[in-house]
Amino acid sequence: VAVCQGLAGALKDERILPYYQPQVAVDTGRIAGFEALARWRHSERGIIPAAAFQEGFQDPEIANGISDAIIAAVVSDLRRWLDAGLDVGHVCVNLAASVFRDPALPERLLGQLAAAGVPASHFGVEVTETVLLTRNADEAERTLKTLRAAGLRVALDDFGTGYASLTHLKRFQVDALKIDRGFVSHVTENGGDAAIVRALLRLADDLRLDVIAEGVETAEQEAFLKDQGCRFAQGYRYARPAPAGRVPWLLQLPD
Ligand code: G
Ligand code: G
Ligand code: NA
Ligand code: MN
Repeated sequence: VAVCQGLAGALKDERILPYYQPQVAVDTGRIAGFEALARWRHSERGIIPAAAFQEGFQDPEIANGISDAIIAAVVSDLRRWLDAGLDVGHVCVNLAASVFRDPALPERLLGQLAAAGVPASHFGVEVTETVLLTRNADEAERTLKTLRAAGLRVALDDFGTGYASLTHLKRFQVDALKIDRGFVSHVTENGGDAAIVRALLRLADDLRLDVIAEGVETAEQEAFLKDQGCRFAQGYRYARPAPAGRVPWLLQLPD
């Protein structure tokens, strides 16, 4: 509750901003795109990660305010990067349940991209299985269809940790699965985690979905993933989430 009051003030003062973490092609190390992660630039405490204000995403008004701020900043950053001729790929934003379930979302999102002249192919959303599991699954399905038909990318976040069953993968069509960090962290020491990651990679391959392994920190984890045919990865091994000003620099690093 106190967090939500603080967030309301932070939104009013425009202190919520995106940090960007690269998603890289495992075989070449090239950046394929970025995930935008919300940060609170606190006047006394410095940069606060989203993990510290998760309650805010449960409050529809706050979650909406955060998404509006993040989406507006991402669209304007994308416009600037494209104008500068940077090969930025896609930027994906995370959407809370209440934000994704707003029937006006697709039109609003597509309107903002069109107004900025940013092609939809440069923008994506990440939703968790739980976000899709709503009483109104038809509506969720329609939203996914509309976004994807317009060329936006949809990724299923934290895959394997939610309550969804595999049948939802058939119903809710997405472009990519993100293998949760919880499976990746111990993939080289824990046979169970390794088996799950292998199975998820196989499943995604058979369903023709992209896969992004999250939370990759070590060369050993990377080698395992590469060996198992995982094409994309994200994590501290490549880069931590960083402010927008850092993105052109990351994109221009020599291969
Ligand atoms: O990067 P960080 O540790 O702060 O992220 C913690 C969690 O917060 C992650 O699960 C991430 O998906 C979520 N998150 C980060 N930014 C956003 C956002 O803008 N909206 C929503 N709904 N969740 C976010
Ligand atoms: O739920 P979601 O997958 O969106 O959460 C991503 C979270 O993981 C963010 O908090 C992000 O800052 C964090 N993160 C990203 N890469 C790594 C990593 O390599 N190691 C750890 N421990 N956390 C990471
Ligand atoms: Na995410
Ligand atoms: Mn995730």
